Amino acid sequence: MLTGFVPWPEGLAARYHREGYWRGEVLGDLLRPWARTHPDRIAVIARGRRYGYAELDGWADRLAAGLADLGIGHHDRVVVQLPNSVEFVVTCVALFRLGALPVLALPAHRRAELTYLSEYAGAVALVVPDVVQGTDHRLLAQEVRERVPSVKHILVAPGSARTAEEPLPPHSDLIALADVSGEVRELPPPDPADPAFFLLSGGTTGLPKLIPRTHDDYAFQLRATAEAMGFDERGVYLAVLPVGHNAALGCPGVLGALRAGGKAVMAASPAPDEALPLAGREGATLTTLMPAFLPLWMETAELFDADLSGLTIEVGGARLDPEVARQVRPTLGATLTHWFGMAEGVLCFTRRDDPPEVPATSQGTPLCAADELKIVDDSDMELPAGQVGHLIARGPCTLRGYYDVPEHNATAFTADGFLRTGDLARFDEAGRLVVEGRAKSVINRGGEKVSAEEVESHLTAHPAVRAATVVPVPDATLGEKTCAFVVADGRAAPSLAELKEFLSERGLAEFKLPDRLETIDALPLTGVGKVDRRALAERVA
Ligand code: OOB
Repeated sequence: MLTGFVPWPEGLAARYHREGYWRGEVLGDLLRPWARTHPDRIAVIARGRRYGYAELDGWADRLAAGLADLGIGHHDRVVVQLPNSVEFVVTCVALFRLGALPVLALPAHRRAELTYLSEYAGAVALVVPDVVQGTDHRLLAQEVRERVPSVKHILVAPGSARTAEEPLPPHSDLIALADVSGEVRELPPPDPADPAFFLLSGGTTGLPKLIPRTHDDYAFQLRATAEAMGFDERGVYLAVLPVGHNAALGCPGVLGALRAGGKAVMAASPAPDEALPLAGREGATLTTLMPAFLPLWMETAELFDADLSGLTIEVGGARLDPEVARQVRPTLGATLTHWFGMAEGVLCFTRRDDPPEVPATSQGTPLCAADELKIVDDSDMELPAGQVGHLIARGPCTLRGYYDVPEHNATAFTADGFLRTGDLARFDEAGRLVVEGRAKSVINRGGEKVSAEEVESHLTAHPAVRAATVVPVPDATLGEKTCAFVVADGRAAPSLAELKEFLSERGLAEFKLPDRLETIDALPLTGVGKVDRRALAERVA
């Protein structure tokens, strides 16, 4: 078993097997059964090209062999930062087959995040696109490799702007992913109880952590979410959110669509002019969206004349406005389901046949009967039904420990292994989850999670900043934006523009740059001497 991975205790693991949640399935087998029985059936549609099951299955085998020839193997970590593309799918499946572990980065990540992830994971390789929307990921990857000695290989896939002007830089030791191909051979299958890949946590405190997802637990998630959404081989999943995020990857998402023998359609973004025509053209039956995009889809749907009556939209990741939720069916004709999810695994959602008021007012019920969700007070005592408190969770696809951080894990979980979600919630009379707020220092910027402490540590690196605290400010479109409170160090405080540039130069992703700046003489403290984040948030709200 991978060192640094925290397995489920034996008793619970045995129960999850006995009750049929875990079935010993490995993710490298994703394409296999359909490649055998329906070789020509379309599996992935990306950039106007259609790829069949057998084609992708063979490609993944050759890629796995080629990666093995490069020395990449069992338990090796590989940072994968690819846009929604066929290469994402094939790379992941090839790594699964090798028992190597994709570490899924988001497209928005820049040098700071990629370096952090590579270092934390001890990554041996990066797989990146060439150029996406003007960002040259090959250069970013090279900067990361200079800083992280474990990184040996940089593999480059086509980005969004694959043109004749984007060849690999000459004499570079970058490797074109398309050239990685080896003689297909039998590979020893990984242990289904072992991690298959890592997702990045949205964070509760401090820097975001790596979340190991095992073959057993993720295969269960793919199967159970597909079943709950009625997604089978006739299903067409439209990926509009980044596929490196749990919501679009595996609820059932792209991987669940392929497991079920359906189609995965890759969109570059949730922008209506991209997503809506594609949804109509390909007959999408399921997609996943962050709430911030719903109003935009509703305002523009008519323009694109797409028939979305067969589409189910899973909305989650941030607070969903009940009024917006109620308008989904009347304006889009689509079915809404409301999801509370975490990369850590816990999932609650409303079902497709729930009356429309249910997704407007709750996040539904857990994925399965073995999920244990509780609302507790500050001392972990369970609260009576209806009361708002801390949501904690345990279950067959909820992790038992972040990767290789025992000290953090000691406080991130209760003594009996429940994950502290950092969310404040209650259960309504029907037993459905209602998320009411957050106790963690994370700003939810339209579904993109910004760890306050991460940004603060970069801000205080500025010579003119003595102390900094980042808090959410309400925003009509994104739900929340970020506001940095800064205590200047003697001289004049830097401006917002200066600070943003400073953070960009430090390689921080753009969505983490503060939207607003407040200069303050001293940060307010709570009774125990911690910075009073709530007081600051109330000040700007
Ligand atoms: C999804 O996963 P993450 O890991 O990016 O973020 C998890 C956090 C939760 O702890 C909660 O604070 C927030 O996002 N959240 C919601 C929510 N769903 C998630 N807050 C309010 N209302 C909701 N419906 O965001 C994610 C993963 C899988 C499926 C869907 C979302």
